Amino acid sequence: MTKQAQAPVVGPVVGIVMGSQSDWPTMRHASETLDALGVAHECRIVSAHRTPKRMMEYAETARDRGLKVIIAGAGGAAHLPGMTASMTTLPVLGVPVESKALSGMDSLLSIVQMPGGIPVGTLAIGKAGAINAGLMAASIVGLQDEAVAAALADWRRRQTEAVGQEPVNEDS
Ligand code: RP5
Repeated sequence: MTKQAQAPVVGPVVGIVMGSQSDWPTMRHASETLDALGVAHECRIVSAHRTPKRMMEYAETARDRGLKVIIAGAGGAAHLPGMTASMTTLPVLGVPVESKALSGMDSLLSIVQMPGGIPVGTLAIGKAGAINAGLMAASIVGLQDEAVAAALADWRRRQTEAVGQEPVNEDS
């Protein structure tokens, strides 16, 4: 029997964590962006408040498991990104999820106002932030992975090409 060349098994290099199932409609955009760029990643529900031990274990083992970047999304009193960042020196990108009560301003301020010493790279509220977290994570991974850097450059090129010269009516 001839030996067939097998593609190397690549474990996740980006971890996407979120405080609740209710964050998934936002955070799935980070995952879909990484899918589009061919970046291996995992998605987990990890709550700073409801599952603090799971959060601790996730952050403390992340580097040894091969993760390069963590994207953490949470809403309201959004402690997950900051607490995760406090337990790892991997880059942590925070996505403020749009809350019902305060439209995500609470999430944004909870995530962005970190004390000096524990950084969280904070993105925009909601879907745009989740997409950009995916792109930024790919950009970080792309520093050492040429295939990911090329996929990101191609993604940008296609985005530019998709912008029309003149506006059109979309409702007719
Ligand atoms: C946060 O509380 C989660 O990140 C979520 O955005 C928010 C509300 O959670 P659920 O009550 O919908 O589970 O911890």
